[in-house]
Amino acid sequence: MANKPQHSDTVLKPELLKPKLPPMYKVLLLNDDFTPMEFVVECLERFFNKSREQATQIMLKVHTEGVGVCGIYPQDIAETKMHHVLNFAQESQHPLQCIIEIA
Ligand code: TYC
Repeated sequence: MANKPQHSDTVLKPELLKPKLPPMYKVLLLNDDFTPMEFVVECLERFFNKSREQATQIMLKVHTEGVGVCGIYPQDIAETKMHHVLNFAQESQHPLQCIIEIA
């Protein structure tokens, strides 16, 4: 005789009906007194796909308020973008700081 379907195979599990979105992380730039404004704009264009106008606005926000959001991404992408910024800054001998925090 065919196997009877198991109750555990057919019950609607709430966690499967409503799949969770991955936790998202903000990538933040921090102000400092030494990194050239043009370098920060270049980072925002290169790593966060911002237009020159968008990049300039974000850079000025960081410059005046101390911190600004470059973008919001799943954790692995946020970490990779942060490392790209930090590597580019270090190679260029600028003290630019970039961090991530849960959105
Ligand atoms: N404050 C820097 C300057 O006056 C510019 C700057 C902007 C530096 C944003 C870092 O994340 C930063 N040259």
